[in-house]
Amino acid sequence: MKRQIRTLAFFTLIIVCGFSCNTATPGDLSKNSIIPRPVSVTAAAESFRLTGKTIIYVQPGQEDSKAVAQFLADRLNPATGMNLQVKETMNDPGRGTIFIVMNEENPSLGLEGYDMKISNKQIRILANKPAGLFYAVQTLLQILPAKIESGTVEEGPWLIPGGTIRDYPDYAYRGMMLDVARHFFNSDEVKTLIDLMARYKLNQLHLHLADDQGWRIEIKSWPNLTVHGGSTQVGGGPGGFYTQEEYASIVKYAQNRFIAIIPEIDMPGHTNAALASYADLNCSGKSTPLYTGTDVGFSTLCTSKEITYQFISDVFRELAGLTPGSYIHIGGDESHVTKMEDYIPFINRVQEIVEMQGKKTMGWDDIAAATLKPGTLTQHWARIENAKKAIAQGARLILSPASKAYLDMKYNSTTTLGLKWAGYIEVDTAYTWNPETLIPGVSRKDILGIEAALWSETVTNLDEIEFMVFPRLPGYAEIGWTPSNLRSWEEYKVRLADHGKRFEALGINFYRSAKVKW
Ligand code: TNX
Repeated sequence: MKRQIRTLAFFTLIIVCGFSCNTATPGDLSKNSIIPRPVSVTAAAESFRLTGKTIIYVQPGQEDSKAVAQFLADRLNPATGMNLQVKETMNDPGRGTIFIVMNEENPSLGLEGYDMKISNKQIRILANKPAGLFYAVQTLLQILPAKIESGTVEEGPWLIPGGTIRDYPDYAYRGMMLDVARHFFNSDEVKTLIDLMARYKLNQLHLHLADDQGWRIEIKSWPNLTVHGGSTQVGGGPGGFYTQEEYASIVKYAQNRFIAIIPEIDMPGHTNAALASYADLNCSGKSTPLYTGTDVGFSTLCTSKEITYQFISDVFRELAGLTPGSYIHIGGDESHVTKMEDYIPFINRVQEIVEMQGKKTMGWDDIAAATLKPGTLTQHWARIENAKKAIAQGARLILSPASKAYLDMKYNSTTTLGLKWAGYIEVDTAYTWNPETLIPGVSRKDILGIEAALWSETVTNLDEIEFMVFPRLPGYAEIGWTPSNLRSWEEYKVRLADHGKRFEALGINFYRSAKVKW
């Protein structure tokens, strides 16, 4: 009897597995833990086995495809111990290959979408643009076991469940902000963050480069901004700044991961670092002392002096030269000591200066008090009236509601890092909001996307950045990418739990929220 059962089990296994079964079960693609959740997934009862003989193919002459293919190989090689090769071919290379195809023939996939078909013979990736190929690669990495993220060789087999995925983002702008002014983070730390963002298909990194406590980007025509203005930070530590070369290397690193860097120079308030560095920028003609506290709203550029606008032109000219993307962020928030009759013409003029550099303006929602130029983007953080004023002028919004999307808010009352002025933001609170219904009167067409913001008054190093960012960031990424009808906390939290293993493999210092069964 026992023997009969065993024989039966053996034959059942053969029938169920067909020819694709290996020593490990291949899994079911429809039960994946991909974040952000793709638009559509269908599973097939087969799987692709990645081996040392697998070859990644792109079509001839497509340098962008080749770069994405090489990115994939570089990600697969360390944990698999393989040395995967990228080659070119015109025609379908057939069995045992990953075939990356880029053509413009898939209108529904847009600029960032992709299509992926996984069979036991081949993985075929299709997109209109390199960004779509790159996002397909991120998805592919997520359907491999978490140990693929290990930096040292792990045991296979490396099975990829079969089926198809068709995927594209809901919003064009999916961002994160990092405040490098209150505390400085060096270019390696920023690059680490960029790598993590790319895994979740985020495409904008907004760097808050100047505030009362520090000026962090070298401006060759105004060198004291960094020499003096960059020399400290909150708490009185040594601060720091990016040379233009370092900054350019961040921009390039991000670009290779399809992330645009948006530089912000906050003004007319939040400018003490500049006011301390150049006496001329003050109405009094005297420079201020450096500031290492955390108050806001006490500083202002002198809006009535012509040299202020010369200064802004010089800064934006140098910054525009370092910015391949479309936007320069002018801040504009909490200018409590600038009179409204000075603030409005100031913001109007600064938008013109940005335009003269061939860029578009982005600003915090406070700038809606001014006359917004066509194409100016406003970032909603606090006041609903400002969001409404902005859209009444035809401007589009980026949503960063402080009570939902501020990564510097504590998770709960026991979180030691962070602030709580906008409330506690647990992992479910961060996830369960819908851009389209957040602000009454603001609808889909008014919204370009969302951005989660990490202010750094209390955050001092990469470990602390990781703790505040993870695990909330994947949730924001999903809000930006996945249509709202496919999002639910109950279902999402199971996928997120699975990502805990990836965070561990990557050595990320993440908050183990009790709301998730890690
Ligand atoms: C408000 S949000 C600010 C920042 C602070 C942040 C702290 C915004 C436009 N201004 O200056 O760092 O709160 O959460």
